[in-house]
Amino acid sequence: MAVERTLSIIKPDATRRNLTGKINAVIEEAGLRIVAQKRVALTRAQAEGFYAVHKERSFFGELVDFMISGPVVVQALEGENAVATYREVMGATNPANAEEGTIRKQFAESIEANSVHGSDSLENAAIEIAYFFAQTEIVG
Ligand code: RTP
Ligand code: MG
Repeated sequence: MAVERTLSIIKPDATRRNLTGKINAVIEEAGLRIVAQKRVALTRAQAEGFYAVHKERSFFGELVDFMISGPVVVQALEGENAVATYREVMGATNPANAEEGTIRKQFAESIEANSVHGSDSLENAAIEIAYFFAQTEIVG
């Protein structure tokens, strides 16, 4: 296994319910280190750019509206196998299918308002981290 970095976003449904600290505790208990973090209000253009891979999907417009409906917390996480580890910690996209103990099982409201984003590959993690953070903002 290798030390990796992945991008996490705590989504508006979770920031609205003041769950940032509880979600960060799950992240840290899983052995991942938060090496960069900022709370931001995404612009529509930023959200559309971030989710450009989904632009042909039926839910794209709703997803962008949701992601700009409140503040998000963007984070870079570091640890052994961080991309796959964080996907496990998040749980399935639809919280109804998420395992016990996962962030989405504990906190998500619906398939869309599912509390967190995590990069789905090491290649995308590097692209997504660079989308939000300058190298100087990441302190390992
Ligand atoms: P994420 O990218 O946010 O980490 O989530 P994911 O990989 O588990 O899911 P993905 O297929 O990449 O979908 C991105 C986000 O779009 C919303 N979604 N809505 N209404 C729907 O059927 C639907 N399906 C997906 C969710 O917020 C999902 O996390
Ligand atoms: Mg995804």
